[in-house]
Amino acid sequence: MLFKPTNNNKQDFDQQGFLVIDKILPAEQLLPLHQAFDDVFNGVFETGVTPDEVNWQHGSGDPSLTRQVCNGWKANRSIAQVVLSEDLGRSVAQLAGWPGVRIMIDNLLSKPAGARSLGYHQDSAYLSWFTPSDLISCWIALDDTKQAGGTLEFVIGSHKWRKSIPSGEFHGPDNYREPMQYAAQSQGEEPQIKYVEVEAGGGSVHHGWTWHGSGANESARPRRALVLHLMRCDAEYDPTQFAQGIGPTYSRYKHLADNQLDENYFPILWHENGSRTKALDDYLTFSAPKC
Ligand SMILES: O=C(O)CCC(=O)C(=O)O
Repeated sequence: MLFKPTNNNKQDFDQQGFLVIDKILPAEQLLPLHQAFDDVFNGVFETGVTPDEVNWQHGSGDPSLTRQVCNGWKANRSIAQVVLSEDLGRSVAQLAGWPGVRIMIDNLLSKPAGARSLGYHQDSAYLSWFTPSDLISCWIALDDTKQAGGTLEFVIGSHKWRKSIPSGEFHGPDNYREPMQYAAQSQGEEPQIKYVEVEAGGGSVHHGWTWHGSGANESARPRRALVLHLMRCDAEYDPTQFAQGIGPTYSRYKHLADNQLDENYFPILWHENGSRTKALDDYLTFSAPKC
């Protein structure tokens, strides 16, 4: 993993609510990830496990929408190599000043040429189901990205705006900036937008309260991205909020007897005391016995 945060990066992240990074992944990891995206959106799950949310598949998905699958790491080991990476976990923890990180969820997003926008939102507005509900997201471009290609965009400093309640559509809204524009207007803010324009393998890291979204892909090329949404290692379910806040898929993973986040579903990628979830490295190097 190529990203190691500096003190200047930390200052920029605190001030802007995000950081644009030229290189997160080495070039040789891109081709296996492109293949993994093709497989997963075609319903080919290498490990035999279905991802937690399969929102788009070839043959049945609306071709005008951005394709989305969540927790592809359970289905495909090329995706898992990135999502469960100890190095990337350490870098994000160091940027955030956290003692360690867990993966909350990954997102495979594929926006082909001509596909519609993704609505602006603040990730943390959806996350009252765990506590502390801090979140940091790492967005990795798998294609060169430009404004016209519907790359990710942020509003500079908007993590310091008021916390809004969720509103608007995520997939293909008519005015993808509307919820953010409404929040800006009601708080007397003048939004300043930064586009994440990087080569494939670059990307960004953003704070859970930073307003972000992306426009339609008006270029002739696909815009694929792998996103890691990361929580603190010491986060737990909030028993008063979890069932309403998280929905039917992830609330299933709560233990009856306690509020712990189970490491089988929310693994610890890096911890300053060395307590990375033990079975992760075996999972990453597993190869099926040959018949
Ligand atoms: O890729 C996009 O346009 C949106 C990604 C997003 O919402 C996120 O990374 O939190």
